[in-house]
Amino acid sequence: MKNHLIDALSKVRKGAAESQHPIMICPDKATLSYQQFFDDVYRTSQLFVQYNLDPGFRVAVLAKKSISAIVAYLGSVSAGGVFVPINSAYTDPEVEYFIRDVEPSILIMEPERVDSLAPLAASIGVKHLLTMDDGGGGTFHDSWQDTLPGSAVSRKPEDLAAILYTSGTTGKPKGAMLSHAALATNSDSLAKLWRFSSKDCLLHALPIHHTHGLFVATNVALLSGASLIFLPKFDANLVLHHMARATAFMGVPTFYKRLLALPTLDAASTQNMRLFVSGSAPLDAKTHADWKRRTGHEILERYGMTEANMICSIPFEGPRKPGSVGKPLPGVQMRIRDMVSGKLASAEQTGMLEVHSSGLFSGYWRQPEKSKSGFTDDGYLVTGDLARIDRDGFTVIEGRAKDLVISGGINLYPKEIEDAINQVNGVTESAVIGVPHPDLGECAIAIVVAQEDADLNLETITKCLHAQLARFKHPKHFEFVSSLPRNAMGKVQKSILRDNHVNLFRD
Ligand code: MLC
Ligand code: AMP
Repeated sequence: MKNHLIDALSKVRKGAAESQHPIMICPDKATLSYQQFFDDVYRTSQLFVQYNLDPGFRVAVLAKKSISAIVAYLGSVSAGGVFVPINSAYTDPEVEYFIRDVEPSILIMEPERVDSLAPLAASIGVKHLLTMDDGGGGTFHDSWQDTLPGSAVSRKPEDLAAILYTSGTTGKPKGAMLSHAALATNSDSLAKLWRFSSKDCLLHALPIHHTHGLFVATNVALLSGASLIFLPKFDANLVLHHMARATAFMGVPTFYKRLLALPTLDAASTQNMRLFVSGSAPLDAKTHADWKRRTGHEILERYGMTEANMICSIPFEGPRKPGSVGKPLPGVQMRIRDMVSGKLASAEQTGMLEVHSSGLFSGYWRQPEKSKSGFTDDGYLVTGDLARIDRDGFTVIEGRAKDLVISGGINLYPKEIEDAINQVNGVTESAVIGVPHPDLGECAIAIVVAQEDADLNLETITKCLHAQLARFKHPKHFEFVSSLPRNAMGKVQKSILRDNHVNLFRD
């Protein structure tokens, strides 16, 4: 039986010689071989098959990073389901939105959240509520232990494998639907481009509820038969400690900045490494140069987005131009559109980046109108990123046309944060902007207009936001003003606010 994505990712299991190769090396835990890992995946798959759900059923996982979460991902896909990872940092109201929207048949969550979320699960008809604790244990893990490994359910390339939620600059978060083919072809391109093989050992410190950690890192390693050193989260000291055993590392620019702050990072501590990849946010030239000076390695930058998977990468061979995200991956067509004339831009001109590729998503879950509006008439995805192609054919991301802050590699949507702040008693209005930050690259700050008699300060606002917004979305600085600058049309001039606060976190 053919299951497009599982067939691509489990090639190694079929090769007897390699099947004893270590796949998941977790500090403090037993190492799993490919054979053992895929046995666990097929046990889970068989358990889900026994649940007798219609293919395309959703499995939502609200838990911390663990190997069990990866088993849940591949077990769901293997059983004909659709995997939906949810960041466990989200508050209950945020989680409620995702659960109502995606209507999972299986919900796997942290045990400590069962009391508050079980009634919601019951009300929307979740059929199987299982738990997964921080170490990956819980009723999910226990439930497949006695099941015999089954075979993967047949799924076609265009069938859905995952839904990843991404917020929009307006409105509520949208579930980006990703097919088996989109995920398999993109991982295959990256593995070839970055020369991955079963000799590699990827040091994995990214979260696994985003494209970067789940699809770019995990899928590429599995597809290549590489080992993974699977860390529960990014911790610079722990990463450096394990680097001697690894050959490859992927991270957001903040990871590289934090590693550079360690005095022991040098050529010797990275001598076994052959590849450092950065993405999800712009890598500044200084970090690129400092990394090369300290370690002798040049970071390879790539660019992508949840809706399109990876779009461009610096080629493995040849110059790693700082400030550029390289060339389109095989099967990706890119073009730049002039924002004023609406015509295709000429060489070196900056404009809106539009993309077409085999890695494109299949639309937003249950939002056909929003899916349509994100594309041009001839099927190119409008990325919202401003870019130019330089003389050598390398892509340079120049900025963003979307109102979005990328903080430590996580997208924050000012509109969502403003809506939450505006609900606080005593707030008239607010503007959330991104400003440069030495560690996070960029961070969100809030400029708040309070009612005259309101008793507002950082503490009172934070207290109110606590129940609504995940902590990482909270602005790192609040400023109280009497009014916001507006243009003749009455629109808040965020560019003025940004200019006024550009040095807020500069050393
Ligand atoms: C954590 N916090 C953040 C934050 N991460 N605040 C702003 N921005 C962030 N990115 C807050 C927490 O809420 C907490 O607040 C405090 O910082 C410390 O929390 P922590 O868990 O100890 O943080 P830390 O471990 O230091 O996390 C920082 C980080 C992490 C950079 C390691 O955010 C991270 O792993 N980022 C990677 C995100 C990623 O994988 N992006 C890929 C998206 S996919 P308080 O107030 O409670 O102390 C994509 C497509 C593509 O973009 O192209 O890849
Ligand atoms: P997400 O919606 O979380 O998938 O984030 C996608 C966005 O991250 C893109 O649209 C870009 O704005 C940004 N991004 C990803 N990689 C890079 C990069 N290498 N350089 C600059 N921006 C990037």
